[in-house]
Amino acid sequence: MSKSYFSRRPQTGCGSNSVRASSKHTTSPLRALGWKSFFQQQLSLDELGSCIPMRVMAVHRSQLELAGEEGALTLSLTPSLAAESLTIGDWLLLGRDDNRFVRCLERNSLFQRMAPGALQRQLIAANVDSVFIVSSLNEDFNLSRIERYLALVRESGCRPCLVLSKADLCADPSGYLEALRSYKELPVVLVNSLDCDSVAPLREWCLPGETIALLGSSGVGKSTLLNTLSGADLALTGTIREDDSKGRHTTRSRTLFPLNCGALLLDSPGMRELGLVHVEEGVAQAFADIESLAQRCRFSDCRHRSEPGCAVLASLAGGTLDERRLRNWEKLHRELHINHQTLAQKRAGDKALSQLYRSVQDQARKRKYSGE
Ligand SMILES: Nc1nc2c(ncn2[C@@H]2O[C@H](COP(=O)(O)OP(=O)(O)OP(=O)(O)O)[C@@H](O)[C@H]2O)c(=O)[nH]1
Ligand SMILES: [Mg+2]
Ligand SMILES: [Zn+2]
Repeated sequence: MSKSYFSRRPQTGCGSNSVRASSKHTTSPLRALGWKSFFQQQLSLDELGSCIPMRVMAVHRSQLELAGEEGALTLSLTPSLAAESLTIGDWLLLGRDDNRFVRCLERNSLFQRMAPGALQRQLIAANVDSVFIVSSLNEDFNLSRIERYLALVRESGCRPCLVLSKADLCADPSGYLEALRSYKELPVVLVNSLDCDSVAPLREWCLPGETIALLGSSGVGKSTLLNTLSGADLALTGTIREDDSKGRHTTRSRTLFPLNCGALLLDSPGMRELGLVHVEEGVAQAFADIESLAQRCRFSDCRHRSEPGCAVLASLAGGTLDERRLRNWEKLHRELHINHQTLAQKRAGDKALSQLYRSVQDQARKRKYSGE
């Protein structure tokens, strides 16, 4: 095991807040990695003696980078330790003497999506406390995409903060802020991610032991924000295309970076697609206004199309409900339904296939023993 995960990435600290926070911050190495009593309580007496907890700090194609009290470690992925079942932020128990994988601890939050182009879900991150949903104040700004991220974050029980980046390049952000006026429960922070003082309000979230995920499209400045908050060049940053403000997918893998202030920041590649799955409650929370209107419709199975006594349509006609928002709510519900069915069919197909394999193997075995 190498000496320390932290020693690999020197940071100078950035701004007075960070310096103050780091001098106060004298927490144990495990707590600094996000260890909480929720995880401690899951260890049996036996495991307390025979196992060590380590956190997944990065996931690569064939191995995991882990960090724990004693330092860092890379673990090769095997069928029993597959990348589909583990994700960044997970806490693993390893054998104290042989570093053998014992089990993954129960997660206190999990992000997942439909894997693009595949009939399966893909884990994005686990054990995250807060999320900075980053959107830049240019062509990237898209309310429907922000609502999609919000549904994901609300489902997990994490705290969202909408970070509107590139404020320095936007002459008048009032139109964007006006569009967000109805999102009353959502903290919104405008930043120039290149500037230490400008990102200072975000330090409120960056508390010791807290894990904060940076989510948003490519080129919005997630890695830039990470670098400025840490005061070091921890992650590569890239340019964006002039014509449509889109990024070039500079960040290639998800990595958890411990900062001097004690928080851990999860940088991830911009996602081209965020297909939602298992976030019914998250959608209900992200669209609480529409869901509560729908409960006031005359018919309990109202589809909000042309039914009499429809409270949703009345609100639309009265101008208090935005049509785009309503269409996005419907779209996300449809998507959840389709993805749910797709996964159920895939599960049924997999089960039938494994039954077929078993029966073919049984027949082969019988033939072998009967000497056919
Ligand atoms: N002026 C200005 N430029 C910014 C800001 N944030 C990011 N940039 C620039 O935007 C470009 C993209 O930034 P990145 O941090 O690489 O974006 P990213 O979100 O990490 O992109 P991916 O890794 O591709 O997902 C870089 O050239 C940054 O310097 C900002 O607030 N203001
Ligand atoms: Mg990046
Ligand atoms: Zn209705």
